[in-house]
Amino acid sequence: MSVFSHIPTIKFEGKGSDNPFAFKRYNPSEVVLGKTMEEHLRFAVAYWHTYVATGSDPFGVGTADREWDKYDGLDRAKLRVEANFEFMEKLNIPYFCFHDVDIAPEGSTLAETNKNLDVIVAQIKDNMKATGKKLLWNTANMFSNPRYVHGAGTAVNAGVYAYAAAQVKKGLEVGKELGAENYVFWGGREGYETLLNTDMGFELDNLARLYRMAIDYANEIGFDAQFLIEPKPKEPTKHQYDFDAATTIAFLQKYGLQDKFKLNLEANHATLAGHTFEHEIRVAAINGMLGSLDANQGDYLLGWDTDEFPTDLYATTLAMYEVLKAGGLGRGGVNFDAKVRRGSFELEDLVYAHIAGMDSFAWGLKAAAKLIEERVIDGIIENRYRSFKEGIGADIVSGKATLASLEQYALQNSAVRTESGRLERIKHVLNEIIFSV
Ligand code: XLS
Ligand code: NI
Ligand code: NI
Repeated sequence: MSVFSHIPTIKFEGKGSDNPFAFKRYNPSEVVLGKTMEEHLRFAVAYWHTYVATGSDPFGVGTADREWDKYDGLDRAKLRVEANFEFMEKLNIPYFCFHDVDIAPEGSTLAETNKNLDVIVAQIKDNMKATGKKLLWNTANMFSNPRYVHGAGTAVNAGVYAYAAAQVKKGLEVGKELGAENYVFWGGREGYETLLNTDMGFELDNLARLYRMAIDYANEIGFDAQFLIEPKPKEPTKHQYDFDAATTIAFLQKYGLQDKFKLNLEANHATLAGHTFEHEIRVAAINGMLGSLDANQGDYLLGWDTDEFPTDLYATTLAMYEVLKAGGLGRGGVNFDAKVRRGSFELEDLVYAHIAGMDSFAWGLKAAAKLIEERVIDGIIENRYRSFKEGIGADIVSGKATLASLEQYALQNSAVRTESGRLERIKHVLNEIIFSV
């Protein structure tokens, strides 16, 4: 059954086009800094927001008008698979991502759940073969089911921990079966509400144990995906353990896992942590841990993960600048972990939302490339730190300087001349670049 038959195939028509079903900026074959846009951006559809979300909120039921919701159980799951591949074809999106529970209904036992997964995974595999579409990453949802009320890998109950481990095991098998490029861990309920009933150190030790078991099992079955951890500071728990990139990297280093993982960074998680998206990408990049991106945006007036489609060109430009400077996303991609608003309930809105997100990232990519080609930021940075290139500065960098030699220098040169950071001028240049591409 076709779900998107009334939607035309979305093609690049360029800036002047007023066709709402066309890309204005995303031209997959256009070469930017030596690679095509398609190779740079590696867009992915998020199964949960696109095919599972209904638009419900704490104050009301779902509003979304979706063909598959006329069915339930495995029938609904099967129609979602067909819809996914049709949608990816229509939008020319090469990748998709899912949680285990997004693709197949949970049964009343673990064995039944795994059987349902097997049915749907086989259907997905056939569709992947027929269309050439690929799995950017999969993950296990270890936060929705009530059993995970007190955590999964940080559960207070060993039986719950075992169930989570079983879910990860199956997730790795599914990832291998579908050739996933990455496997994600997002610590949905890995966190706590209060220390009055929580052994934080023990919970973190257990989480590291689960990660070690996952690495061992992936090796055992020959699943060579890149493992990713997705930081988030709060929601659903008050204190999420993987607060931000820096916290997650410190965790990985403490347990000696830093070579086994990279990070999946989400824009709205960055803002919830009080950071910008580009900050999180930079922290990962300078530690060699940039893995993949969950593309969305928050609302500065709201304090939760609103998961809006990314349309802020400043944010996409600065994010893509970081990605380009870091040498690209490698096996990662740009996954739209974003949902249409409750008021955007028609099927077309899913299409418009992805077009908006893809065009915004393509625009950001082009602006970032121009910033690099014209050495706008590189020039500023080089000039700002130039005193470390020679004399006493070069001695500091090479390790030759000591507190005594620096004191000697300072005693003789106590009138240091500092310079303006020129922030307003730089922002003006940035505006000009973004709107010129
Ligand atoms: C939730 C997370 C989640 C992960 C995958 O805030 O972004 O969707 O990306 O579990
Ligand atoms: Ni996410
Ligand atoms: Ni999120």
